[in-house]
This record gives sequence, structure tokens and C-alpha cells, in this order.
Amino acid sequence: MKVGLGLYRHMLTRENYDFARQAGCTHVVIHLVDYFGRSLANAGENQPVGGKYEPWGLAGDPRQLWTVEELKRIRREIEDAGLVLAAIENLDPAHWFDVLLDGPERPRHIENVKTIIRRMGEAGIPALGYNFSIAGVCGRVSGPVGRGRAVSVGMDGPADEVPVPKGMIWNMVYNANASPGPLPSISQEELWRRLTRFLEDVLPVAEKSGVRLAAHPDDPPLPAMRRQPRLVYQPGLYRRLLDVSPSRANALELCVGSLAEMTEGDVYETVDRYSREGEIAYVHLRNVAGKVPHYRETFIDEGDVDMLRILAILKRNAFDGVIIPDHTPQMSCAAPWHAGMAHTIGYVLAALAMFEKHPETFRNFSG
Ligand SMILES: [Mn+2]
Repeated sequence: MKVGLGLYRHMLTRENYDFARQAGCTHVVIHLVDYFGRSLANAGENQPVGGKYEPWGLAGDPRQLWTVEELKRIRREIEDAGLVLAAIENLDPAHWFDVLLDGPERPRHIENVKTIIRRMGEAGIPALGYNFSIAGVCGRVSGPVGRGRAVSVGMDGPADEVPVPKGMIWNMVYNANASPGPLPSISQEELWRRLTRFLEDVLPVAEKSGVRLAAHPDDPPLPAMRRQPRLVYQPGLYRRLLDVSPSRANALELCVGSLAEMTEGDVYETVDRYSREGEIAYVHLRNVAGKVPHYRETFIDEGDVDMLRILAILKRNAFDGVIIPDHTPQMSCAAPWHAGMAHTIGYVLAALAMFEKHPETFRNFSG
């Protein structure tokens, strides 16, 4: 099991790579989609939150795919800092919106995804996190509701009042000049049909390129949001996603926080099942209090989930992928995001050191 740090695009600097090393990380997961540069809502020193229904910002340039040179350069910079680049997290909505929408550009957008995967393979980047979602991360509110009045995010009830507008997909605007009006609703089965076609189209390329596609569950995990269905909003639906097309390249970006927010299942049993079967590409670690549609994100050492037990289960099942802190509440200091990350990483490293030095502890914990 390896400990990593997730970095947003504007954080891909030597200073942050050094920070990751100093905190004890060996790996990084990077975002190349810019949620901040063309955003009204996100200041850049926190996870992108947006408002309950506001987009994170404008999607990127639809004609500009990430190049092999760019990917290799970023990998080299990360390795020069003594770290390993474990994954890219999230596709740019501009590159694949009609895969999600089943729109007229779908054939070109499928080619875009295939090209990105091939280039990742060429640059030696082994995993691509994605979120097959129309409404994306939405419906959350933020405020000083965390421990010590830390600003944190969560839900205070369902989020169905405002439908997804045309021109927006996931959390971003891909067409600022779209005609007004809501995106038509689709059925759950139609969303699964689109996912199935997507996986069938791109998995052969991923297998050949040595890149694992890693699916994030819905955040927040409700069956529908903004009048659009969602895909993985209960733990068992991860099984359905894997069964669509069994392959080593069809894997999970397993988010403990999102799984804990789900109304069904047991988060320990879920982590046990998917880690035992080797289906996790990498892990998002985050604690929460409550379940949808009423929960809030917490610090790692509080909340509903016994994180020592989660880590013990991963250890027992010999999970050898990367764990990264997901979001944390913002800590009151000059570097709220970094402080939250360092706090989480320190907690994880302490647990792993304890398991290493006192093996009886993880055997007891993991049950
Ligand atoms: Mn997550």
C-alpha cells in the first residue's frame, strides 16, 4: 500500500511535489482539468466546491488534447522530485461531453478518449480516474460546520430543484452559448447503456496501452440529482460496472467517503470485497458524518468511518495501489488545504507504521 497526494492542475509545481515528499508521500495523482482558472466559484486553495448548482467553471479547449510531450514532462518533473505519478484524475468535459450525452460528436469524443489513453500509455501513466456522470459533483453546500468551525462541505437535503442546463455537463460549462433550457432527463437504463458502449469502445485501447480506467462513484451518491439519473450510488452498483466488461483495465477509483455516504451496504464489507478481488486502481480516503442527503465531510480521525479498520482491511488484502487523501475540511491557517492534507497523511502513515511494526494490530482490526 502506497501513500500519495492528489494535486489540482494549478498545484503541479516543484513546491507542491516537495510538500508531498515532506509529508511522507511516495506517489501523486494529478488533475489536468482546470477547475479553477476559468472559474467564478473556486478560489484555488480548496477542493472545487461551486455552489449548490453553480458550475466549477468553463471546460477546456475541445481541440486541445493533452499531448505526449506534456504528459512526459509532468511525469519527469514529478520523478525529479522523487515521486511516482500514479494516475490522472478526470477527463475534461470538453473532450468527451457527447459520450455522456450520446450526442452528435460522440464518435469524435470516443476517439479523443482513446487518444488520451494511448498517450498516457506512451508517457507511462498507469491509471485514468473518471466519473461517468451527467450532473457531476453538485448539490453540496459549504460552511463552518466542521470540527472547530472548520469550513466543510456536505448536503442539507435533496438537490433536484434546478435541472442541469444545456451547455453544462458534470460540473462544468462546455458551451457558454448553448440555448437556454434544461437538459432532457434520461432513464437510469439509458445511462447504463451509455456507460456500456463507452467501456466496450475504450477498454481494448486501455488494455493495449497498460492504462486502467478507474471509476469514481457518484458524489454525492443519490439515485438522481438535478433530474438526471446517477450510476454508482449504492455499493453493489460498483459490481455492475465491473461486470459490464470484466478486464484488468476496468477498475475502480474507490472513494471511501462516497461509499460511506450511501444508504445501503457496509463500507467495511465493500472495501473488503473490492480490494480482495484486486479491482481497485487507487483509493480516495475521506471520512464523513451522516448519509445522503444529510451528511458532511469530516476530518480523517472523526466521522462515522473507522479508518483504522479500513486501512487494516486494505493491508490484510495486500492492496498494493495508492491511497490519497480525498477532501478534508479547511484548517484555519495560511494554507488550509495543505494543512488538511498533511493531517490526513500523518494519520495514514501512523496507522501503516503501527500495522508494520505490530502486525497483531491489523489482524485484530481487520476481523
Ligand atoms: Mn472521492
